[in-house]
Amino acid sequence: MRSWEDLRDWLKQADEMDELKVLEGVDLNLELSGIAQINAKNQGPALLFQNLKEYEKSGFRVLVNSVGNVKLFNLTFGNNTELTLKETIEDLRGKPNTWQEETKKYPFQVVESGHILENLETEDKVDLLKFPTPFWHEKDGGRFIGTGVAVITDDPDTGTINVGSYRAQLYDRNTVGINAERGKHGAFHRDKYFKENKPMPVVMVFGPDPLLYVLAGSEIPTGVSELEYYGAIRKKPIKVIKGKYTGLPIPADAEIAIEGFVYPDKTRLEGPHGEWTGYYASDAKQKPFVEVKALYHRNDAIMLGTAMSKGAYNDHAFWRSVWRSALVYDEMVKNGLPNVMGVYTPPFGVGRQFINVSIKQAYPGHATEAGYLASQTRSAAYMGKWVVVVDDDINPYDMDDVLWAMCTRADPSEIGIIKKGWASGVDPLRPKDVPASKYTNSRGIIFAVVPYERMDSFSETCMLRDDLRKEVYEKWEKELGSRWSGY
Ligand SMILES: Cc1cc2nc3c(=O)[nH]c(=O)nc-3n(C[C@H](O)[C@H](O)[C@H](O)COP(=O)(O)O)c2cc1C
Ligand SMILES: [Mn+2]
Repeated sequence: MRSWEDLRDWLKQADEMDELKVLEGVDLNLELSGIAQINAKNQGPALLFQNLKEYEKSGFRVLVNSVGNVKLFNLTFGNNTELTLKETIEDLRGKPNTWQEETKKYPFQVVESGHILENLETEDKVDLLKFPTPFWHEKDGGRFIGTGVAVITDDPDTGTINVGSYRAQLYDRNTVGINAERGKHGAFHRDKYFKENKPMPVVMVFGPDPLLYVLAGSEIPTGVSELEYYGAIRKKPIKVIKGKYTGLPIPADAEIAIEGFVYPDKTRLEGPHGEWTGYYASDAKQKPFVEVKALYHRNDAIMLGTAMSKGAYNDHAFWRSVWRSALVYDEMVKNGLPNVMGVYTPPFGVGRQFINVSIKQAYPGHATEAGYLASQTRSAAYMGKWVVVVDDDINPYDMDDVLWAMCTRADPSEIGIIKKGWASGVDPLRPKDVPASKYTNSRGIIFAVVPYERMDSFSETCMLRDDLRKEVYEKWEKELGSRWSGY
């Protein structure tokens, strides 16, 4: 069990766990992003880039792959860092409910000092161009300073403080983009301000700690403040300073933050930026942007970055996969579905587009119920695609096992189809003449289970029993184990 104070302390502990690598002299133009993508696919260590090419003297640094494997995930959430993937998902089950219930116990705490105040630039002095900001993909419309970003806004009606991760393009020394899509809390806030013809105050944290970044990027329910949720996970309130211009909370020990305003009558061309589906499916568009009034940063500040890419190459695919597996698992159990043995949303589907559900079938129709339910849980409804239901002898965390079940137990003519599901404009299958605001997509539910009515008579498997395989493995591990990854 480890606990940490701020990003610097988190880095120290990641280093002690041998889960941090420092790289020097890397080019911000595609090279940094390329390293991040390959490292994500390999569930490698966190990578801290310093002395970036052409920014050697600045002292500023960039951190990527911060939550890219199971050890880093557990460090970030303050869990036991020795847990396996399966244990981690099982250990998480039930906790999100408790955290949500406990949010009110942890209102943020306003303080007068904090590392974020080590450097402050206001108005004409604001200079965002001094930071090493990566160029992430060949066809991006510019450099993006906000990728592992936490965007803080308030609901003008209720005062609820929201934290969301919405990408931010760097335009010049004091303007950045803000890309909160339809349905996101930051977009609701913006619409409310704009309806009154008022500018929206905003804080953007370009160097949050990994936990704040994960929560910013997660669909925490409407009306629940991610700042309080953060407090509930850490069992202590988050310390913030009050922004000079906006009055919004700014995490006191963050690395880099700005505050400013988004105006109803001003837009700039935003994007494109490589998307998490692995495509550029939404074009550059005119969008509102932030005029920065103040820039706060620590000495030798660290920007938190994530490289969008395809599937498991996405920097955020791993943590999203673990987190959503636990959320869907919880929702299914809470709904009363019996005998759920495991849920896993693998990184290749970025924790959204592929869901494995393992059940111990107990009645006819059980598998049908499980598959349709998983697909339409609140946590998985957005941009889902495939659900595979497997029996309890199949390991849902092992795709070889799941695909074998599909090959031998699923009847393709029995795939369940759900039409008009909740989709996004970034779906590469969206026809260009259908606007994102009207687009929906479908779901396929694959029943890779022994048909219930044939459970008594279905052919037996010839696979060597688990206990025998284990015995053989252990006997021969010395000889062959270095070439084996399991049994
Ligand atoms: C690295 C990363 C980048 C993201 N970029 C965007 C984005 O540009 N626009 C967007 O609307 N959502 C984006 N998301 C998804 C949102 O952060 C996510 O839906 C989150 O729930 C939004 O917060 P909210 O629910 O408080 O609105 C991103 C998520 C991650 C992890
Ligand atoms: Mn929210």
